[in-house]
Amino acid sequence: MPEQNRESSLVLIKPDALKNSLTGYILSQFSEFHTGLRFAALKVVTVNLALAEEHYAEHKGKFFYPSLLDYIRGYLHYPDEPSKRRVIAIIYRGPNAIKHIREICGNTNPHDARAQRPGCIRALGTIIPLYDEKGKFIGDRSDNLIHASANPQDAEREIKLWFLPTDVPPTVRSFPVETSKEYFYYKNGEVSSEYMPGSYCFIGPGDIAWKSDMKVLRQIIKGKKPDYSTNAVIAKYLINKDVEKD
Ligand code: 3AN
Repeated sequence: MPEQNRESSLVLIKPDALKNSLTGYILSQFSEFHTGLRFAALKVVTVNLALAEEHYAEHKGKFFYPSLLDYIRGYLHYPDEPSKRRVIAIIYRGPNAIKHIREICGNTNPHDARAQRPGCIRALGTIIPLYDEKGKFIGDRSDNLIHASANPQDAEREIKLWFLPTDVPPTVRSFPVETSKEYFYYKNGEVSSEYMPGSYCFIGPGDIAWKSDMKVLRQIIKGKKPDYSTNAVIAKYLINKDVEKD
């Protein structure tokens, strides 16, 4: 099958979409009948801080970054209902998956989405003004209901960030995997090949991991500069594990 036909894209149905009961509508917009794309994986995620920071790493330092973290983590739409703070993460796979999905989503800014492409998903989103501690207007936040990978490099990074290889059936995995012969432990932001009291073994012999994650873990253990951060590897292993108290 040509590479383009096996293209994968990450879609996140964000907390504002869940709050507005738009999940069914969004799934129907992306259905195989309409798009020719298929599910490769799907899970319900309570977004931990490491995952939120890593997902939006490119926006770190921008005025809207702190509210972006609170938004994807569900704190803005469910301030008093922790059990409702969820995102639905989906991998779609098929011909031109990335471009096709982006077109159905529409522009990042819901007002522009409405003007440019009435009927697209983000046309149903909204703009929220943001203020600093002194009450001064600092800009707008886009509550745009849905995330979709922008290009093949982002899709690969994002899919490996949100999904374990074993979340994805082997026949529809787009990226190479490796069976570990080693143990890797995690505690307080640090990775080790040795057990430390209170550490968590996230990969053991026989476990299947993304090949690029295994390379990064070995780089970290050997004290070399890793291809990407510890958080980018570990965040998916913490998904739905780090129970936050109500
Ligand atoms: P997209 O989600 O369309 O790929 P990104 O990745 O550039 O857009 O932005 C991620 C998120 O950051 C957006 N979904 C939006 O909520 C927020 N965002 C991006 N740019 C701005 C901006 N200029 N002002 C406010 N929020 C923004």
